[in-house]
Parts: sequence; C-alpha cells; structure tokens
Amino acid sequence: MLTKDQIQFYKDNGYLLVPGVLSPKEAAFYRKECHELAERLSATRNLDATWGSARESVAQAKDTVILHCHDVQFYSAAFSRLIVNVRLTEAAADIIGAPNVQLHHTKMFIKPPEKGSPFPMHQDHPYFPHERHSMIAAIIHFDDAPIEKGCVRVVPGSHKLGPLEHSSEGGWHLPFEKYPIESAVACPAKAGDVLYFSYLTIHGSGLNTSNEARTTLLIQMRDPDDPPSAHVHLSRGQGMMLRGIGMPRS
Ligand SMILES: O=C(O)CCC(=O)C(=O)O
Repeated sequence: MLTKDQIQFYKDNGYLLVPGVLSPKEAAFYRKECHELAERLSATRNLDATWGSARESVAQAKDTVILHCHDVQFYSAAFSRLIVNVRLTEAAADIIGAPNVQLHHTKMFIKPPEKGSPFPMHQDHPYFPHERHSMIAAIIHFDDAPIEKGCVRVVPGSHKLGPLEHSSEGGWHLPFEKYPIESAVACPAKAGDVLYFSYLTIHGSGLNTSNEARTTLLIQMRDPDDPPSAHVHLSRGQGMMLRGIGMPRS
C-alpha cells in the first residue's frame, strides 16, 4: 500500500500523512456519524475531555471544549467497519513493519468551532507502555484540518529519543517551555487523510479558532507480538484483530 519513500519518511520522522485513504463521500458519512453520536451521548453525559494542563499552558484555553468518546465501535456498527478498512490497516501494517495489526482502543474527537481545546505536547507511551514500542496512532480526518482548526503537530524524529519523562498533572505532558505547541511542525490535513505516528513521537495540537468543527477518529494499534509492559489503559475491544492473525490480549 505505501511506497518505499513513504515508509522511509516514517522511519526517519516518526509520522506520515497518507492522503485520501477515505473518499470525500466516506469522510462526510463518518463526520455525520461522529456528530450524531456526540449529540446522542451529550444528552446524558459531559463529553468534554480537555486536559487540565491544556488550560494551564494555553492562555486562550480557559473555556475551551473537546468532545470525546472512547471505543466508538461499541456505539455504531459503522465504526466497526471503518477500523478494519483494508486501506487503513494495510498502511498501518507497512508502518508497524509487521503483517498483523491489533486494536488497542479508539477515540473520537470533535474540536468545536471557535473554542476547540488544544493538546499539550506529549508522547502516548506513558499512557500504555509496550515492550517493543510497536504502538502507533492513525488519526482519520473526517473534515479538513488546517492550522486554524488546531491540526495535529509533531516533532519530527522525536520517536528516536525513546520514552521521555512526562509530568502526569492534568494529562501526561512534556515541559511546556521546552516543547511549546506552536513550535512543532503542523500537519494540516484534508477530509479523508490519515496521519500515522509512533506512540514515541512527540505530538500535540493547537486551538480550533475557525468557524468549523474539527472531527477525527484516532485508532491506536500495535503488533500483537508486542506485549504491554504495564497493565494500564485497559478498555473494551482491546485485542481485536484489525488485520491478519494474533492472540487476543488486553
Ligand atoms: O487529536 C488531537 O488533536 C491530538 C490527540 C492526542 O494528542 C492524543 O489523543 O494523544
């Protein structure tokens, strides 16, 4: 699925934006699914997942919101079909460098217009450490995510630093002064594009100050032969095979 140059780019930089994994029509369909799900859920619960550290580190984030739902495949069968999409999982296998791809969890995020919360810079490693560091994220964009919508930002090559020490206050994050969000490389994306990155790649994202929501699904996946080094961040559906074969594992 991916070219040699794309795989080399990923190896060098720890991230890769793959354009057009979903068609504009598919992306629009899933955008609607996400917004409808958020509306159903918000009738009974608060969906805001803004990190305490985001409020602390970004002056404009005092009253911002990010709508969130974990493991969306338990709420709509459309998401079950999406996470086994062959285009998505073949590219994931190329990036992991193994034929088999296993689910860790999924996370829907809607950054609302004008007040969408930022994410301080961090690695995902402290949340769910694994022995061989095969864990990657795939962020599927269901609408365009230009810089002003708070697109994801990365520190290229940072996956080579290995696990870094984080502060756990208000979400695992790196020192704000050393890793300001705005200094990281922005990864603007179009609806249907997928951003893949290692759980060791330092990443975060800015505020959505535009007049449109930013709608994404993040799928965290790994090589099934890579065991967790701590039994943390367990969730329903963990261990489901998305491509190839493997043994269920939480
Ligand atoms: O979607 C984003 O803007 C970033 C999400 C993120 O960094 C995370 O969930 O770890």
